[in-house]
This record gives sequence, C-alpha cells and structure tokens, in this order.
Amino acid sequence: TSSTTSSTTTTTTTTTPLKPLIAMSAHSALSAKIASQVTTTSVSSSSTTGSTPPTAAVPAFDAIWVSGFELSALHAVPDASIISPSTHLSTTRDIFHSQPLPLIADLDTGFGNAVNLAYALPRYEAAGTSAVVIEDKTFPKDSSLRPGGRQHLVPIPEFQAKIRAAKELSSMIVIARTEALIAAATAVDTTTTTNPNQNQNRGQSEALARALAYEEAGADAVLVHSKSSTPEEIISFCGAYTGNVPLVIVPTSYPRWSFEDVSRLTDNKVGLVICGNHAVRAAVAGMRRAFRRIADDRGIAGVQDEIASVEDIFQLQGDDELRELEKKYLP
Ligand code: SPV
Ligand code: MG
Repeated sequence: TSSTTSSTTTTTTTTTPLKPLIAMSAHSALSAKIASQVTTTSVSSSSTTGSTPPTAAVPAFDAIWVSGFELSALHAVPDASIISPSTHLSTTRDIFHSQPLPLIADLDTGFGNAVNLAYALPRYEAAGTSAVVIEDKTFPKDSSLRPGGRQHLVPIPEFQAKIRAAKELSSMIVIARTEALIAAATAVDTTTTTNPNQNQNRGQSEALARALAYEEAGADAVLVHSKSSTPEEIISFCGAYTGNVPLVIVPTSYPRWSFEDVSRLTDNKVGLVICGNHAVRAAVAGMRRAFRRIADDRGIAGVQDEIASVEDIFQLQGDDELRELEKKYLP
C-alpha cells in the first residue's frame, strides 16, 4: 500500500507501515476475557479488507498470549519450568473457552526434548491453541528477563528437530524463538571482562544464523527476544535479517516505541508484537493499591469506586448465559 503526502507541492509516495498484529498476555480465563473485550474504533490490524467502517468498534488485540511468565507469576513461582505441563495446558483450555481471540501458547522449551514436545503438541491443539512458541534454550528454562539467569542455547540441529516435530505433528502455526541475543546479553551481566559490544555482535550473528536455520526447518515465524533497554538491538537485527518469514518481538524491556514505530523502524519485518506480561503486572499493581487503601482506611468504603463492581464481575462470569440456561432447563 502507499500513501501520498499533500503538505508539499511535489507529491511523494511512501510505503505505509503495515500494522503488526498485537497479542495481549494472559494468565487466566478472566484476564484473557478482559483483554478480548477491549475494543478500538480504528480498523483492526487483522482486517485487510477495508470494509469495516473506521468508526466500528473492533477488538483492540488480535490474539491472546498464554504467557509462561504470567502463569508462573499466578502461582507465585519463578518462570523456570516449575509449573506443571498439566497446569499450563488446563489454563490454556480454560482461556480458549472463555473468549473468542486465537491463542498463542508459550510452550517454553517444549517441556523437555523433541519427544516431550511431540506429546504436548496434539494436546495443545485439542485445547484450542492456534499458534505455539518454542524457544531454543535448554530445559529447564530460566526467565529471559532475569539478570544473570541461566541462558544456555541448544545446538541448532537439535532445535530444528523440535520445529520439524511441531510442524509434522500439528497444524498449528509454529513460531520458533531464538534466545541468542538474550544469551549474549546475559553473558555480559555475569562477566566483567567481556567487551559488551563484541558480545552483542556475536549475539546478533548467532541470532541471524539461527533465524535462517529455523525458517529452513519449517518455522512459520521467528521470535527474536531481546532484553536491551532500547529498541536498537532489535532494529539492528531486523535490518540485517534476510529471512522470508515474519519476525515476532516481545518489547517488555524496550517499551518506548509505539506499534506503528515498530513497523516503520523494522521495515515491516515484524508481523506480531507480544505484550508479554501486562495482564499480571496490571493485576498486581491494582491489587496492591486496593489492599493498601483498605489497610490504611481500616474499612472497604474507600476502594468502592476504584475497583470493579460486583455487576462487572457477574458479566465477566457469564451471568447472561447462566440466566438463559436457567430459563431453558430449570423447572
Ligand atoms: C513470557 O511472557 O512468558 C515470555 C516473554 O516468554 S518473556 O517473559 O519476556 O521471556
Ligand atoms: Mg515465556
């Protein structure tokens, strides 16, 4: 598509940044349902037909990110392969049944090797998952965002086999995630002798090689994760990236750019932006504020207008549907 600037007498045609798809994180059916109900008045990035009137309310987010970080936080344990695969799977299923957006499940390393992943895949597909993300670290994983965490990459052929398993054993979209930039940055956290720039360059060449190898193995998209505090590392990676599949980013550590900036500054190479942990962080902040106020006030009246109404919770619980069922089936 192209747009025309009319501010000058000469007409300039520029490439319009495509809007990346946006996935919102969730850790529960409730958080996913709340995300799915957020609307925007502009045309959704998933709508390419142009037939939706610009003023129509459309979902603001294109998908739900079933985040391992959030699910771990929900259980108050570290994001380090500690919650059980069955908890992870049953939450995914609950989220699928609670709301209409497609699910992108964060399978971490695939719960072990390619064989463990092979068993997980049909179960996630049956639970309603549309896309899976698998990452190229050793099992058990450690949170990418943790300073000095264990960030060990598996050999490329080993991870390619996981990608092949995911493609051959399911019809879900397979997003291969490379942690090469995270591993390089974490090595800088933990050493004093390494030259950070040299490490970053090594990280980028490793990440680029892995991205191409993962595409070759059949990945539908490549998630390149960074914990740099500015977008430059990702912009530089995208500039050097020569693959054909779209890139995916999780800009938790480098939040200061809009979704439109992402498209513009990465030459439209990023097809999906994941808001990685914003549901659980918003929930924690909201609970802390309300609990503090109740403790300080020695009563609950002060939070009345700051927290969701009971009626709002009834709606989120699906009270209308319950009433319909009651009318239909109860004597
Ligand atoms: C998650 O949300 O679980 C992710 C993103 O994988 S991150 O926590 O940044 O690794
Ligand atoms: Mg994760």
